[in-house]
Amino acid sequence: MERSMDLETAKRTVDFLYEQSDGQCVATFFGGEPLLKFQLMKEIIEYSNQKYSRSIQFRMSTNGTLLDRAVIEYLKEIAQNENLPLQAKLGNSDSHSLLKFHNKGVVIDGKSVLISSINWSNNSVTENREIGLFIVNQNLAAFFESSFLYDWKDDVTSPHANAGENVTVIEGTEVYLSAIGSYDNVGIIRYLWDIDYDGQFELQGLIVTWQFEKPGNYTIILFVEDVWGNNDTDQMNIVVVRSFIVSNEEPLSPLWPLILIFILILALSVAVFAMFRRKAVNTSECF
Ligand SMILES: [Ca+2]
Ligand SMILES: [Ca+2]
Repeated sequence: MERSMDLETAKRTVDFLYEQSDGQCVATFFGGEPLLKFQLMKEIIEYSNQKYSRSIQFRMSTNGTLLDRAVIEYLKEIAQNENLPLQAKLGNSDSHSLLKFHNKGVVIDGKSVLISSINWSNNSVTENREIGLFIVNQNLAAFFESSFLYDWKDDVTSPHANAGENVTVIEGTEVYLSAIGSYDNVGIIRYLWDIDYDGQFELQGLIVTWQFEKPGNYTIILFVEDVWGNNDTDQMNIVVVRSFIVSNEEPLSPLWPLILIFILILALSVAVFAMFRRKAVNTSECF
């Protein structure tokens, strides 16, 4: 037979608690598992906040088994309504290839860290002899902070960058650079291109264009990133060769008039030589 406190009994308990206090008190929900009665908890908290103007603080110790989206949304709603710097989310154990998260540490301001086996209840330390180690060390705290931030991500799979095949082009030609071969398990949100291999990105976009004015070998770097900051890079090479085609619109070389004069003089000389030679042959035939 299930035995459960009803709402009216819970309200009378809160009233009694407040009457016994000096106007400020703390109520803790703990196990069994409080989230088995999540709706009742919410109604008690709402009743208390309205009647006693938030003079009663509430805490909860949970094993996390029943932490579901409804609980998370409730915590986020409190954070939003109370303007609290609080974030709550369900860890994505699938993307991390984990069965469950079982974190029991605390990182404070990126400078210190509590590493412990302590379940968050009053009994843990006083009765169960659970212990923890509190370390003040920025490097160690940074390690645990990065581990936490990794777990905080919904997606830890990096995208795959593909900058395309190497190409050879003529100087001055507009080149299309395409990252269309890149992909990610969720989606890429940023495509950046470093055209001159200096670590700075000149272009942004899935498909971009660039005009190489000087012959040479160019290494192009493509950087892609998904919404969780996972990223990848790829590179391709572009060989730019000199153009030997003279456009009609380009002015002729200043040497061209001299070359034409030279050709005319040469042709004239050949003609004069041929004429004198024919005259000499005709004269010899008369004798
Ligand atoms: Ca991803
Ligand atoms: Ca650059």
